Amino acid sequence: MDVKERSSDKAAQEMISRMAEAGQQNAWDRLEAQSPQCGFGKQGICCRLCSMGPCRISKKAPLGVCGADADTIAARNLVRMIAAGAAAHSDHGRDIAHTFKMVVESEQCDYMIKDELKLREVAARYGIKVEGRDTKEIAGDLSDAVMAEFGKQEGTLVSAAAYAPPARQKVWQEFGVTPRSIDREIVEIMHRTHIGVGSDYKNLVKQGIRCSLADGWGGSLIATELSDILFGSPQPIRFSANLGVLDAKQVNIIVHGHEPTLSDIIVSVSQEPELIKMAKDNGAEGINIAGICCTANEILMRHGIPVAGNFLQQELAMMTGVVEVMLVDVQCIMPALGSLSDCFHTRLITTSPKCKIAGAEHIEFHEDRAVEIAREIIKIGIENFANRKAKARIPKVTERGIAGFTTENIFYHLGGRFRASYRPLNDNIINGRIRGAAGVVGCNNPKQVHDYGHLTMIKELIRNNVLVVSTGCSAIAAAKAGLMRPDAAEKYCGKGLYEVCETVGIPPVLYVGSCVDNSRILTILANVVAEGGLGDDISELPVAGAAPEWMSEKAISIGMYFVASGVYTVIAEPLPILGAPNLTRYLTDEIEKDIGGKWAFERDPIKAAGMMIEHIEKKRDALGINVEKERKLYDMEERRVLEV
Ligand code: SF4
Ligand code: MSK
Repeated sequence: MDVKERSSDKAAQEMISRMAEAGQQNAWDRLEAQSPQCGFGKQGICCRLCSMGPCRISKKAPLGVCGADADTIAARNLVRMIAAGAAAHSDHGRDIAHTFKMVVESEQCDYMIKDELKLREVAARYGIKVEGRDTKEIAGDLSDAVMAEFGKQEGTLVSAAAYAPPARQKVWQEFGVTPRSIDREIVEIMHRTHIGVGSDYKNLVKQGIRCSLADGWGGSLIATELSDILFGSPQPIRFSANLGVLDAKQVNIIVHGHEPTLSDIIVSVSQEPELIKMAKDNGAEGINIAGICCTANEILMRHGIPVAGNFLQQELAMMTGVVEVMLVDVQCIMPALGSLSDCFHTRLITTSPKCKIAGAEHIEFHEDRAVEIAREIIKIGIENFANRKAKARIPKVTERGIAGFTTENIFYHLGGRFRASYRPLNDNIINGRIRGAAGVVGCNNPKQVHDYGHLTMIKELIRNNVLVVSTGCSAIAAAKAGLMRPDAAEKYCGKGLYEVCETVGIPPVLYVGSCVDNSRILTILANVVAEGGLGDDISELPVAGAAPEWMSEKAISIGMYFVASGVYTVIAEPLPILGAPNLTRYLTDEIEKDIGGKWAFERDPIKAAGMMIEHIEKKRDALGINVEKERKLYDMEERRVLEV
């Protein structure tokens, strides 16, 4: 086994070798054991939706027992994946909405409204009167309005109408995909894909689009906006990344998953003098909180808490032998952690009734007792410090960077004190210093060399003067590689992007948060459109999206809402549809006429970046901003009439 074929991250390589020496299995080993993987599954042409099946489509048997063909089966499978992804994001949004409601309704609780300005901004977008009203009143109305977005039976999603550019809303309306309510679109997918309901692949995709829009412009957006209100809107903040942030001398508590409700409280409670004293009394120098996956992103964006790694590093982190508690909430948590924790002193603790794992202990988290539960968990970690079995093996690898960019503060950072708007960004795109922007997001997947796809693509984009915004595990990959340091601009950027980064002091890759915070990318695009000069709709902008190492159903929902918002979106591992020729042609080509964006599949990150750049240049041509300004030589007469 060559570790370099598994990961491009030095810390990960070191721990993968150690796992092999110790005879421990990890995701890469399990992928090998699973290979070759089922060709029918890969192509999306197996169906087990009813007990007349399972059916698999082949030349010999081109129809399932009910008569469904490859396009129907693959479309049904795909939109069910979108439903699952949208459900995960939106249920996260719902949980935050419940916490927000609790804050509004209770006199005393462990959470509070930390960003009143944002509360007022979001409430105003929802059409709630803000002038002359106090915070609680406004928050009460916003809480009701947001709650209604999940399950209302009539009308359409208010947030989509409140945030998306009018031209985009018109496209959705004309195509018939305006999202109505979040839960409704998810439920309707499950209905439409039941045996004997829809079989027209285009009509199935249409509902997939509507559901994904309810995620991006609904559930995810609500999660982001309410998290900012409750936990504070991020501001640029320094942080450290990679497994080297773990500290053998301290009590290490890793928070992993997606939701900020518990982790945010863990961060503040871990600073309590009484707990720090307890840690010292137990032989540790202090309490070290670090994150993995998007729970990391949430507390990193707001508090600068170090990030230990991304998706494929969760097992590697436990392997260091210094993790007292691995505290998980929901999503992207490998069941493998359960058995791996048996080999170490690590206490794997699940906290959500939605996510229990064999081999883990469960301490249920209740928002109304947040501080009390956080204290209990930290004490478990402190007491566990003395129980370390294995020798500490922490790779000495860390990198520093700046996170905390948001739709709101990009105004300020790109515009400076006197020009706080998106104007300078638009102007720099129009004058060509910045060719365009790309959202590079998503997971890790052991089918690709860990982090290689993200880093190679991002470097190629910024070399070609494309500004990158990033979320999720992609953002963590970029951070670990030093691409979120402002001085990365000098090393990796083309001249134009370098000049802009250097002038305003930003890194060429902007860290905008967790998976649900992909909604920030949507609202950034909406702001760029509103600023003017680059067309009326997102589909006219010189932008592209990518998920070079995607693996989760959430990534499909994200990809679909980007496509349906008018963005060309390139992913590495193809969608599981290649066995369905008409559906494949539709999603990678014809859909653009209907909705403005389309999908592309390319495993080679350099080629994929090239495709994105080509698309960006095409959009620039269409906007007429690629015209080289002709140099005019003036004679004396002409000079005299020049107004300068
Ligand atoms: Fe087979 Fe049709 Fe049943 Fe799917 S729904 S398992 S294709 S009979
Ligand atoms: S954590 S969904 S592996 S980005 Fe959001 Fe990372 Fe993908 Fe999970």
